[in-house]
Amino acid sequence: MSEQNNDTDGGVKTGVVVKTKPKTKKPSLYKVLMLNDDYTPMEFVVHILERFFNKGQEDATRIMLHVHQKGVGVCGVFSFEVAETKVTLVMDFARKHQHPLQCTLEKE
Ligand code: TYC
Repeated sequence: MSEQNNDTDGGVKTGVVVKTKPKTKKPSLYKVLMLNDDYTPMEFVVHILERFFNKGQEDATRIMLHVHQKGVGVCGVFSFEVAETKVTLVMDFARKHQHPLQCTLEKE
């Protein structure tokens, strides 16, 4: 923030504000990661990606296979609150169906 002083006022600041400080900050973003395991069925992981991450069947299958082959993959990127909620919903759903699927979040 700066102020221009057009010095015609005997030292009294009557200048015009020429810049304003932006006051909003972009929220930090968090990746929701899915981890591979040997027991959770592939169809269950695809279902999770469709249900909680709004992926289409093709995209969900591609992400599931990526996790299956590489060990970890990104389900989506969200604000902290949304990412945390998704992780909780996915973990609760997996436990309810007695699958060991793990989901976590990581700052971008
Ligand atoms: N590896 C699992 C299987 O062969 C499938 C799987 C994929 C599990 C992705 C978890 O996040 C996962 N049934």
